[in-house]
Amino acid sequence: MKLNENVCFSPEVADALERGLPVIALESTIISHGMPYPQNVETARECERIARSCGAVPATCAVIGGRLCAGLTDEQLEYLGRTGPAVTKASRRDIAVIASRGGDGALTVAGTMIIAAMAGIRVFATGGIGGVHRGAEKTMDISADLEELGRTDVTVVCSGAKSILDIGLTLEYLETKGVPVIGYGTDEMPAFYTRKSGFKTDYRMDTPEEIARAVSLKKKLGIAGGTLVVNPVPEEYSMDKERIDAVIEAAVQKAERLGVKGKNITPFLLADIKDVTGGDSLETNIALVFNNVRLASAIACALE
Ligand code: PSU
Ligand code: MN
Repeated sequence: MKLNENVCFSPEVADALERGLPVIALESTIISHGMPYPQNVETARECERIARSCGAVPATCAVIGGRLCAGLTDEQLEYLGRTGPAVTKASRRDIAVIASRGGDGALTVAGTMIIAAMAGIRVFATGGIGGVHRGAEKTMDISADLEELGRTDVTVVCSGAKSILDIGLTLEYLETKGVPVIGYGTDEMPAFYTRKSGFKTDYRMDTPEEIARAVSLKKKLGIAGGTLVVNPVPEEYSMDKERIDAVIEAAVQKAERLGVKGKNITPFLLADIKDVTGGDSLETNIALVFNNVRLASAIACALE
């Protein structure tokens, strides 16, 4: 494959893409805004190790010094993690502006999908996606992640959406955008910290090969847009539903009281949940990301 000259590839990622080997994308907002330092950097490094051990080359994506990077150095990972929320959170609207100024950006799911598609990377692992926020009928706060899933050909493996969002409306929106939602080993939509949300996925598939077949055929048929694979958190790490729901409800109310808006709301809610639940939610978060990296790697290895 000929490499896109607008993307700055790490040597490992460039080599794998040129040789047609399996590659998975990883996002960077989860590092800068999703977890505290130093666990964020340790998790990012471990994700890369896990991908390699599963036969896929990891390409963590970010904008660094104005360059659209697929595959970061260890120093760049450390920089994103240590700088944390002071790095600009970058979604579709932000990429060209930040790059034109030579700046840095931690890429959201939408942002990572864009770089992945440019780079020729077809599978991407993360923790949770953005979605339709509760009360969106008034605020119109709907994550750009959903629009991106509707238009960009990347398979995103996640553990569903946190119930900081309206999960039912998020699924409706994905249906409107033509995004298949595939439950891995389940037909229940997971809610990130828990394995169930009370909503169903469109499909259930039980092997990475089955998922890869559907994704490959979608590409062959020229049906544009992403695929969402939802992989429930491993049982032993799932949290008590009532406990986490109460914490999330309190966080949503606090955000409303403080008037948090726009791109700050998701990081605010994530940080508040983390503060209130301490290490438990972080441990769950890390475990589910690792699990998603394993599944994404297996799908990448099975793609035609
Ligand atoms: N949800 C999570 N963890 C995250 C995010 C969302 O459970 O880290 C991050 C992802 O990078 C996602 C972004 O793409 O937040 C969505 O932000 P917004 O809602 O502003 O679109
Ligand atoms: Mn938003």
